[in-house]
Amino acid sequence: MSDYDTVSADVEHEEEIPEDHPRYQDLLTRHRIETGVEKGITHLQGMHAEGRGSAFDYLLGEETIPSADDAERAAAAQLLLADHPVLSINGNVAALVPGEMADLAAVTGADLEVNLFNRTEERITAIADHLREHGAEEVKGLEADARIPNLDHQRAKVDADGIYDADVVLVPLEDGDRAAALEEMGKTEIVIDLNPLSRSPQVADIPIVDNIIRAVPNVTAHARDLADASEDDLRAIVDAFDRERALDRAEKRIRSGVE
Ligand code: PTJ
Repeated sequence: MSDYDTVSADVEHEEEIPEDHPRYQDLLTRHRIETGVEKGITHLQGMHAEGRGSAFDYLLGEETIPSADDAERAAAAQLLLADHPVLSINGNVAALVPGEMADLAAVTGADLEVNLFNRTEERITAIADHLREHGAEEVKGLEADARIPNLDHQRAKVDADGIYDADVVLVPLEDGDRAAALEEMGKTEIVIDLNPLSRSPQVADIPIVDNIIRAVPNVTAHARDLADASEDDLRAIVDAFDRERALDRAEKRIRSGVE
């Protein structure tokens, strides 16, 4: 039996997962999702969602492919150009990258808003508290005093001074119809999803096909790098980004192993 076989599913703290384990990132991800479920942050369905994502990540080689890095730079430029950017948070996002989302919000001047498919007041409050514990200053989504038109489920509930008012929205980890409804409202959308065929990246202005654990810190790094760029330079980065090419490259990598 190798040392790696002894890494059991019931580690209490993520520090117990050896960083040199060949599947370190996947084990870390599973651990964070399980902890999220235990804390009432992540819905049980979030485990299925993670399983879907991890299968695609395996086929992508569990790395940020070059076209995803391009998308992450374009996303950073788009967030810096925005008048009112909002980062949408669900139960999986909160469990996986709470501090990283707070950092991205701080660097780009974005709002954080909790938006849930399986919405309960208990989960909204638990997620908002969790984000604050990880450095978030203000968390929206608790008011839910506006509705996304033409959307017949809980994800339609948004804050009037949050997602409803935003010009740019980051929509991570949801294979759903909200992205299309937000597009109908005229919003610019950045989507993070490991499945390029999922509904949300298919309609996104900037689809990022990458694991959120790698994607968010990389968008933040690009935003720091672009902090002093002119509006023209930021606009040029966004305009040069080709969404169809990014989706094609990711699908090709998944199907054939080469980009
Ligand atoms: O917290 P709630 O109530 O809002 O519910 C959130 C979940 C995630 C349960 C809900 O949105 C859901 O069921 O999502 P889906 O329809 O399974 O879609 C999740 C998408 O995220 C899939 O397309 C996965 O490929 C993708 N995904 C999962 N994990 C990751 C990911 N993409 C990037 N990074 C990941 N770690």
